[in-house]
Amino acid sequence: MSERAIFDSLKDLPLPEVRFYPETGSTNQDALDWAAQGAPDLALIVADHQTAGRGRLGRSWFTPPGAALAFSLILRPALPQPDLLPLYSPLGALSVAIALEQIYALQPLIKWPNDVLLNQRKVCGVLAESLWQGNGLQAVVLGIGINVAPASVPPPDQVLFPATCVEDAVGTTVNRWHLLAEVLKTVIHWRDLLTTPSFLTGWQQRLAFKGEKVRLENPGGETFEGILLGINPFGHLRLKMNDDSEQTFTVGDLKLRPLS
Ligand code: BT5
Repeated sequence: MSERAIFDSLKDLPLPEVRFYPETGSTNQDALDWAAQGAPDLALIVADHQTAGRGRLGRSWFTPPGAALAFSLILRPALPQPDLLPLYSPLGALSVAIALEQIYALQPLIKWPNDVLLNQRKVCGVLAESLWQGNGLQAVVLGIGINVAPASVPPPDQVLFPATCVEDAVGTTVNRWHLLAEVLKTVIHWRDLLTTPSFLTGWQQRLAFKGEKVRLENPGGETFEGILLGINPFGHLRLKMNDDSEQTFTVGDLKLRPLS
């Protein structure tokens, strides 16, 4: 792997600073630390290997060397609006889905709120974390992990949901840095459109399990079952419950599973 290849593939993007680490704990942690030290908007950290990659709720994210994309982009919203925070992981998921469509003509779906699926298996996870100073939102760190080569796919007994990689779907080797550049280009395009109908439409069109029966589980173990109807203008998930009523669920720590 050549570091030069990464910088070459990113040269046409408006990124003020890029840091590449052959190995690190978590690019999200690195980016939060860097943001606290004043990193500019669109500063980027990319790692080849993460030894403490993290997911939501203290879960871990597997990133072995040479096989995956793991990166964190620092965003400093011009008008920091805390109520938009729940839309940042969907921004990451939508951008990855669009990039996979554009480059490889794949048909990814978004498992609400933050996973990208290929052939019903998880290929990408997104973790957005924020940096605060008092009540002021300083930065959002958008962390994205994509399984590219088969070695990046964790063993089945280590995942909560079946996993896959981009190369298995494409059927040939994939240039990680080309994919990275396309995802970043797409994030940069959509980041200012979070409140527009086209963002919600783009997300909704790619929503996995639409019309299917699903189960949502919160961290306390409480479950809700219903038919997945879609998302509302706030990005909340809409379910039709057994008694035909409609309930909405906010983007949070819910686990979503298909029941079929
Ligand atoms: C996520 O959490 O899916 C968010 C993952 C974000 C990872 C990126 S990599 C760059 C940046 N730096 C970080 O430290 N993190 C971000 P969650 O929805 O909680 O899913 C975590 C669960 O996914 C784990 O408990 C496993 O079951 C499963 N998992 C772990 N590694 C995986 C992988 N490589 N592929 C598919 N599933 C995986």
